[in-house]
Amino acid sequence: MNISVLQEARYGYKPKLPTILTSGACKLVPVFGEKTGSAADSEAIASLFPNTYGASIVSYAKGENSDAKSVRNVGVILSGGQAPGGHNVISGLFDAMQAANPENRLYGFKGGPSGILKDDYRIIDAEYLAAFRNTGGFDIIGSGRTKLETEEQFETCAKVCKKHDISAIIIIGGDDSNTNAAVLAEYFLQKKHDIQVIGCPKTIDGDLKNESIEISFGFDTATKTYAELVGNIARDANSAKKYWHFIRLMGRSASHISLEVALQTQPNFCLIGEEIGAKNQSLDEVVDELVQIIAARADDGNYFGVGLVPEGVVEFIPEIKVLIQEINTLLAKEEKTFGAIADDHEKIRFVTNLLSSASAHVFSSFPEAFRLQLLADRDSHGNVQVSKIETEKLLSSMVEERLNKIGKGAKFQTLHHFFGYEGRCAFPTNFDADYCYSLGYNAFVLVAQNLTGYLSSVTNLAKPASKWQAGGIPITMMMNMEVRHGESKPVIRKALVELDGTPFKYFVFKRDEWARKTAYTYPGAVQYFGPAELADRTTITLALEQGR
Ligand code: FBP
Repeated sequence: MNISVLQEARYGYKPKLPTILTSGACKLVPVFGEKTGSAADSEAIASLFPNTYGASIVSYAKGENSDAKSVRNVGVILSGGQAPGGHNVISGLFDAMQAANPENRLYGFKGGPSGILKDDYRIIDAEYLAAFRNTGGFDIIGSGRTKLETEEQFETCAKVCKKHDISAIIIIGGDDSNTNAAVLAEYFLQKKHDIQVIGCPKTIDGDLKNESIEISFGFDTATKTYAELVGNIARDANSAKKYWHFIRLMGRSASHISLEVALQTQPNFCLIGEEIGAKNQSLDEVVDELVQIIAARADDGNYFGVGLVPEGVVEFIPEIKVLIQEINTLLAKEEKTFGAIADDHEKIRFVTNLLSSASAHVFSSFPEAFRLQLLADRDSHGNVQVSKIETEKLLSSMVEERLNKIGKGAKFQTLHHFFGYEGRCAFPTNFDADYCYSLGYNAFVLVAQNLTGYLSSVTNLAKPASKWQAGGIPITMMMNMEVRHGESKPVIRKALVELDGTPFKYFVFKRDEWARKTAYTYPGAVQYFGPAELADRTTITLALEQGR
């Protein structure tokens, strides 16, 4: 195989484990902490998850766990969008299994959850794994977005597991995939299938978090990768002094990625969807704010700048949010008829006629390309695919129109960028390499303690890895009821940017200065080697959240 110099060097990296996990699964016993509830709608969640709801948070103490030594076959699935570090979760899991009993076998189901349904797998052994340690991507077994939701699918999973004598499945995924993990765990208990399900918190979006999940893996690497690119663009903008760069950043609903990248690069503006939602700001008001910033810089003779637009912002602008909800419900209801329409104009006409008059008015005010993007296929969970919606172009064209109206548009030239896929498969930073390895290692410790419906939790992450804590939380504690595909469903509640949290407050404190001045900072490329304060540092968000 052809490998790069960095790849070869990263193979030699030894991920750090929290001290508690270095004892290994056989020498750790569970300590059951407080009982849990759910994020909201506790009655509904309790009735839907009678076997798993309300379980205790788990941490560990040193002690003999002789059961951990028994031979186990474990299945692993990578689910949803790629996030740097997935290979290390599998490495940690594999190493923990081997340390407990070298006879243990790891089955990697290929292409996401559909792999288990198709019984499509490969055995992950030391030799195969060696080529993936500390590398980005999910190509070790591939990923996919198939949703495990029907009884028929659950039974197929059980059948496949029984065929291979698999007693535990590890699902590495985001909020939707871990929702699936919780539903599957509950189903297996109900049907007495005796198969455990453990989740691992993955997503570059950073929206799968709570006190016990301080950060989802991949966020650290992805934001550092985007911050490097944004910093480079900022320097180009400051050199040429002729373009406004409108940069859309991935992150689906929550604006965590944009906020972190803003903290790292100090752009002239960064929209935060959650703030727009809380202030109930209309699209016109958002555009007005941008116009003020751009006009003020023009008054200073600065006809250039850098602005960040979270891809999920459209779902927070009230009139677009209502419009998207109406389109989601309508497309779920009219799936067949809509699917049969081939002509784009006809599609737009069909949808416009079925919208409320307010939403039809909003929809019709958008350029055609934007309207079609709003109608693009939903993902398997019924979500609009915000990565396909070019909000940065809509905003810059509206800004231009308004600048022209007030006579300040002559020197306004824009360039557009979208950074998303660039960050999802980068070589994991040292932080993600260590964190992911620990999450995977810990997932096996949870398996060895016969737990199910739990999410692997590694905390105290702003401290050096040796001081990290490990344990598990019941997935149901993160759940609430939400409307998906037009139906009320139990799902993990997305953790949005907290407007009273330190990272956002710090941003608000600085943003006016960053808006007017040219105060860019240039983070540069991810460092994999060198002093810990350079190579091991984590996100500014986490550091601020943990008071560092
Ligand atoms: P996950 O929630 O599965 O981790 O995926 C996150 C994400 O990268 C979003 O940021 C983005 O909107 C979406 O996936 C893109 O999806 P796809 O990979 O299907 O194009």
